[in-house]
Amino acid sequence: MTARLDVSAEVAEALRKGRPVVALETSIVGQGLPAPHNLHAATGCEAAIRDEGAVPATVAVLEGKVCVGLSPEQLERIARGSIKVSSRDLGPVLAGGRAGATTVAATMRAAAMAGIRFFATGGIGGVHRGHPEDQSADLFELSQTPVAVFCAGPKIILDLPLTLERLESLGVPVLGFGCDDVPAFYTRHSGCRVSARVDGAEQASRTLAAAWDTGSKGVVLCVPPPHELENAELLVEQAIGELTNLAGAEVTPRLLARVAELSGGRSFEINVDLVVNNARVAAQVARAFAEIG
Ligand code: PSU
Ligand code: MN
Repeated sequence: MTARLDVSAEVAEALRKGRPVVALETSIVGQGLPAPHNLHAATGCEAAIRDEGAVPATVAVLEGKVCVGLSPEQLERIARGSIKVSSRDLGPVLAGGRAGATTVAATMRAAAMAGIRFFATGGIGGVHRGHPEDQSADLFELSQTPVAVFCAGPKIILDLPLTLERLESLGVPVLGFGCDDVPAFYTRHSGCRVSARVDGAEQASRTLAAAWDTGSKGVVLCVPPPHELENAELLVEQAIGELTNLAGAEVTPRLLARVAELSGGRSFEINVDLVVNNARVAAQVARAFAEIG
């Protein structure tokens, strides 16, 4: 294990014993959700994973280390103020000793470094609407790193058909957990089809094992969100229409924040619910996977 990696004692022991472990990202804590939703989401995910008999491994960059498994104090440090760390930012933020909140891409890297195969988040990044040149590093990381990402689909602010085309080109399976339609974060239906459907944790775990045995890397596990945001598409179109001069890493957090304002805060509640639900399903599948050995 590299000196850059700091795996908590609890996570290290679980990995040694072959117990199920589920990684969690912190960009949702540092940038995606405001207080108090951010810590509610993080602690809610950890509790849901423990409820299912698995061990949570929340990821962040702190004091020059990629930390896998955070103490409550470390989590609060990220919530108080941290910069968004995608895969390309890992080196500079580690070397600079800054506090970093990891995106899906950077969290997948960390999970793979630690030997973790399961990871839950809210929604993955993808290709932005009207800006096909703006593609999240999440997509590239999925093509490279053998981790299953449990999410409520790509974030609704994105161009879903283009994001799914990209995932197809990159050879990334997009599995529907009990659904045929790709969910779009705040809604259960996007009108786009998953590449294959799986029903239940056992079938999901067998499908993942078969995909990894034959060289697949990242896999997207789409879990329909427990609640839907009313008029989600209209609110997203309004937010995108208003925020036309955004660029780079701030696009995703700023659009999500504007949708939250437009929905009177409802989208934040839905976001917390869905990420906790994804964590629970990820833990169930991780457990089934550990049982098939
Ligand atoms: N899911 C949420 N809120 C978020 C994100 C996901 O509910 O803020 C973050 C994830 O960490 C994802 C990132 O990887 O947004 C994508 O950002 P970008 O498009 O800049 O790669
Ligand atoms: Mn981008």
